Amino acid sequence: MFDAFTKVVSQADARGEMLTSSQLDALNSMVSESNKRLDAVNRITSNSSSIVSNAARSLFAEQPQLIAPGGNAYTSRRMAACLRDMEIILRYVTYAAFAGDPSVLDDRCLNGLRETYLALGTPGASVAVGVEKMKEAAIAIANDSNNITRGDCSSLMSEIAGYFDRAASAVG
Ligand code: PEB
Repeated sequence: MFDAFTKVVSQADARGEMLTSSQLDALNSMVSESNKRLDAVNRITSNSSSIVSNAARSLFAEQPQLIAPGGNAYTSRRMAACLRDMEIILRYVTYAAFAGDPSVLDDRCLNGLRETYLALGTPGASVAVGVEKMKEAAIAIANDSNNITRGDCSSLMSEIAGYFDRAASAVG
């Protein structure tokens, strides 16, 4: 599991090279912009249950076969498993956003998930739709300029959106 710093160190060490000035500049700007990152992670984290439940509600409205008898989220046991899966994925996305690196998401959540869903008969494409819905809600909450110091968060938002896309394409 890497963060943005240990990733750079590990890559430099693999080549036996000193850190480059452009790497130092990039990490320096990450530090100087770090309040944006912590605010975004904090906002997503503290709204995680509504992000999950609204995304699930919207997924089931679009794909009602999932909750109809015989569907993949039919019975409270499967519904609970589904909500839990979405929460797990959102949790790892927030870790990646905090670390500034997707390896924790890849290694601890996405690795083998497609195969798990195939084995379970859970439709990965539907999970991917749910993840994209969480992305829209999370970005709207993190990028809301009300009640916060205003600044340009566009690159941070596209980085975070990329973690959701990574999760969606790992299962979809
Ligand atoms: C992944 N999900 C399920 C299982 C596992 C995961 C390992 C099987 C064991 C269990 O039921 O608990 N676990 C989960 C995960 C990690 C992990 C992400 C990462 C670290 O350890 N059903 C739907 C929707 C979708 C869904 C499309 C969006 O109709 C999910 C939610 N996952 C779902 C369902 C099950 C499941 C299990 C319904 C239960 C499947 C079943 O038993 O039939």
